[in-house]
Order: sequence, then C-alpha cells, then structure tokens
Amino acid sequence: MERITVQTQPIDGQKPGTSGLRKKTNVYMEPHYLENFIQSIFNGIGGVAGKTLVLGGDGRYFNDRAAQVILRMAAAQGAARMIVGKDALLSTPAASNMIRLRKTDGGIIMSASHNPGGPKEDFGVKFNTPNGGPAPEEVTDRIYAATKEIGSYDIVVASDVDLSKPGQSSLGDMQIEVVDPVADYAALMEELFDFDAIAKLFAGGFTVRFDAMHAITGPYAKAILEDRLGAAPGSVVNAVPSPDFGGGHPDPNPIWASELMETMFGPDAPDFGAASDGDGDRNMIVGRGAYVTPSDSLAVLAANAHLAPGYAKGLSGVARSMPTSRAVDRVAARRGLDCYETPTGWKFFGNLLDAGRATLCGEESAGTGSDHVREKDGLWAVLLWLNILAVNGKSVQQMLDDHWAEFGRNYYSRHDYEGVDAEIAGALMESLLLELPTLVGRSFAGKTVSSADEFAYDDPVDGSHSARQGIRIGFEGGGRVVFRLSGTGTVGATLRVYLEDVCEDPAAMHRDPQEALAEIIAAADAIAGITERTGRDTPDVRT
Ligand code: VG1
Ligand code: CO
Repeated sequence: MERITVQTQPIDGQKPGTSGLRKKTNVYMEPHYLENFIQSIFNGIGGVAGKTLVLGGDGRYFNDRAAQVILRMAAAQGAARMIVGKDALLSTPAASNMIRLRKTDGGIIMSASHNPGGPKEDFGVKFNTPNGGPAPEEVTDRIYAATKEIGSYDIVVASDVDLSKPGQSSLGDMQIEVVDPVADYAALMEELFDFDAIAKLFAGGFTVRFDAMHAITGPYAKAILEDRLGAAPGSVVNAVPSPDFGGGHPDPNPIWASELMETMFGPDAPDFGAASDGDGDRNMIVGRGAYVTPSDSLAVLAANAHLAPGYAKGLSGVARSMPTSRAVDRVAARRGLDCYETPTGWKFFGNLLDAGRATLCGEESAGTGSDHVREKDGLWAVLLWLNILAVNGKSVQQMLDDHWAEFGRNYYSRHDYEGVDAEIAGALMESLLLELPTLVGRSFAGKTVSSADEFAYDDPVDGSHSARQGIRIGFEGGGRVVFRLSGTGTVGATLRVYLEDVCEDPAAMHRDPQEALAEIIAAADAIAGITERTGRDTPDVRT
C-alpha cells in the first residue's frame, strides 16, 4: 500500500471552539482542510503510532467521506487499530462509552452537534481523550498550535474501507474493527436503570414520544425505548438519521422542536416527550403541557437520581456550567452535596468526574450527564427521568410542582442574538468589561447590581486556569444576568444572554418565565445596550 506525504500550509482559523472545530461543510471540503486538522490532532497528541482510536460521527453530510480520509491518515501514521461505528456512525455519548470500554487512546468524533447539516450547513471534528471526554484546553491548545505549524500530512492511497457491516478488516498494517454503534451503549443503559420498572410503566399505558429530529439518536431510541422497553411502535419519531437532518435544525429546544411542543401541548399529548440533538448528547424533556427547562431538569434529576439503581448510593457531588441556573445549587445545599460551577462546555466537567467529585453534571443548553461516560448524554437523561417517574408514579408537571414547593423556583431563560456582526458583538462585550468595576450599587430598570465580574475558572483537580468565560452580573434579591459569546457558531457572532430570577413565594410558581423575568430582561438591555448596539429589539431564539 502506497503511503504518501502531501505538502500543505497552515490554514487560518483552525482553532477548536467550545466543542471541536466547526465550520461550514464546504470549508471542510476544501483541499487539505480536513487533512490539515486531522494531522494537527495527531501531531498535537504526540502521533498515533501504535495507538487505538475510536471513530464515529452523527451521520451528517460528509461524515462518510471524512471517515475514509481519517482512516487512511491513521493507517499512514502507524495507528494499530481503529474501532469504527458501522457506517461511521456513533452518537457522542456512545463514542465516549466506546473509548472508555475499550480503553483506547481516545477517539475522533465527526459532528457539529446541534448545528444544521448538509452541503450548505455545518460540519465538525473533535478529539476526545482516553477518559472518553472532550479534550481539555491544554490539549486543544496543542492541536491549535500544530495547525499553525503544519507543513505536510501523511496518507495512504487506498480504496474505501467497507464500513457497512460489523467485523474485522485492515488497511495496510492497521486493524479496523467495525462495531454496532448501539449495542454497548444500550447495555450500559441497562446497567444504570431499572428496565423492568420502565417496561412496566409503558405496559401500564404510559405514553411517550421521542423526537430524534432525523439525527443520530433515532436508532438508539428505537432499540432501547421500543424494542427493549416496549414503548408502542412509533413512539420514536423522525427516527431515521438523514445527512441534512431532514432539512431541520437538530437542536432540542421549544423553537426547533416545535413539532414535539405542539403535540405535548395539544389535546392528544402523551405522558412524556423528549428530543435529542444532532449527535445525541442533548435532551429536551417535556411533560403533558409542561416544558422542563434544562436547568430545572438538572435540579430535579439531582434531587431524585437515587431512585435509579445506578445512583442508588447517592451522588458524590454535582456540577453545572456557570450560565446554568442555580436551581441545582439549592438541591446541593439541602442535600449537603458539593456543587461546582465550571465554564461552558463539557470538557470542564471531565476532571471533576474523573476525580469522583461530581456524579451529575449539566448545562442550561440541554446537556445533562453523569460519570457513566464523559460526555453529556441525551437518551441517558430521558431514561433517568423515566426511571424516576416509574418509581414515584408522578406526572412531569407534578414533579416540577413538588420540586418548586420544596426547593423554590429559579425562573430562567436564555436569549440568543444570532448572526450578529462579530465586531459589534465583540465591542459590546469589551465595553461591558470596561464598565464592570462601576456597576455595583447602580440601578438599571429598577434592579440594583450587587455583583459584577468576568468569570474565570481554576480547576480544583489539576489547577489549570481558564480566563474570560463570560460576564456575570448579580442583582439584589438574587436575580442574575450572564453575557457570553457562543463558541460553536460558524457565521458572525452569537450573543447569549442568560437570565435568571429566584422565587420562593408558593403563590408565584406558575408564571410565564418571560413575564417573571421582565425586569431582569430590561435591566440586561439597559446594562449592555443590546438593542442600541445590535439594532435588534428581540432575540432570535428564546429558550
Ligand atoms: C453551546 C452550549 C454549551 C455546549 C456546547 C456544545 O456552546 O452553550 O453549553 O456545551 O454548545 O454542545 P456555545 O459556546 O455555543 O454557547 V453540543 O451538543 O453543540 O456539542
Ligand atoms: Co450535541
């Protein structure tokens, strides 16, 4: 087999963001673009000679082609073995599980997650380390440095590897093992949850609708919910992954999963609804007529996880990303659990999970997970909810009511301003930063600022420092607004404004969040001049 070295040059902008390198698919398809980044990953991790890696992706457009390139590059550079999901498919949590189960040297996940897919949409690649988690900043910094120094890459000349059925093959000296993407993951779920109890719930007439949004979780959800647990056939909808996700936006929130929302708030709503994203690591939970914000979901799961066998001995601690609401902090305080606040992105939970300091983690962006893998995990969250409901017999609404009655409610919403001119967004953040020292004590739209800082994180396990992770402003009475720029977008800048207010009045637990947060929303605009600077008077997406 011929092995060739191709001359190349550094390509600007190959800096991994919140979760890997995401670009327009046609950018990834430009000559050398993918190859440069893959070679830089290999260089950044000290080469792949003799190593075993997992490879899989969410099935979006170019996933199949990219997989063949990555295999040929790994073969050229002496990798010992590649464990590849059938048809180059693996959900992100299943890839994380595979890396851990097979004790590999890491893995490459091809996905732009919740971003749309297709020739005109987005593609992405990320590297996960041997613990199964997204590479920490220290590793992504090395990968980025390698992208700036690259002069050539190695690849073998070979025809495509057949990835269409499980089994062993080889490419030159490299072994290739094609695996069923679902089996090991499903087995792990069966270890963690009481499948009999959930099956009994379904057998008793409890109805469920899982919207896979034409993305990777379709086959996983069908195999687990319908085939193993006996949910009625057709409970999993939009279950066949398609390269452009059916033309949709596979982001499980009330806006992009509006079809599911309509069903759940309609006359024939099932008992339980859920959706997942492009690569299967996010989840949206919705009951009959009851949307659960991801922040509340994390808090409810933290308070009730012990009802599932995998968590029966209790939690060692909990962690949430900084912009996530502090609903889970209340649970931690009551239950005497350690509670960590990390920067946005799952890579920051890895050390806490590895060190056994946290069992459950979550983000406001519909990511929840535990120490069972090192990624957030959409279907896992759905199963944990179902296991809890199977044990306590409550409805989703009742779960929320009881939770708020016990712990209080943190009204929460995130407002996204998408496709903002990058310079305008940058200037907005810079001027906020300059104003920070003057804010405390001042009032905006009737809210008095009690704290204001730029969040930085010192990892309590390895001592690493991550600066500039978003601006947080606290108000007297417990309200809060956080400003951040997204690190996953591919066009312009996305300004994220995270709004939160605490409520302990039992008579005020069922307000519309936008209305309950009206003062905080007005204060956020007054402080940051969002409308004035961006010309937008409403956000593109409210979740
Ligand atoms: C977003 C979310 C963040 C999440 C990240 C990756 O990042 O806010 O919470 O970890 O996406 O999720 P950003 O930088 O755009 O705010 V996924 O499911 O897209 O891998
Ligand atoms: Co995702």
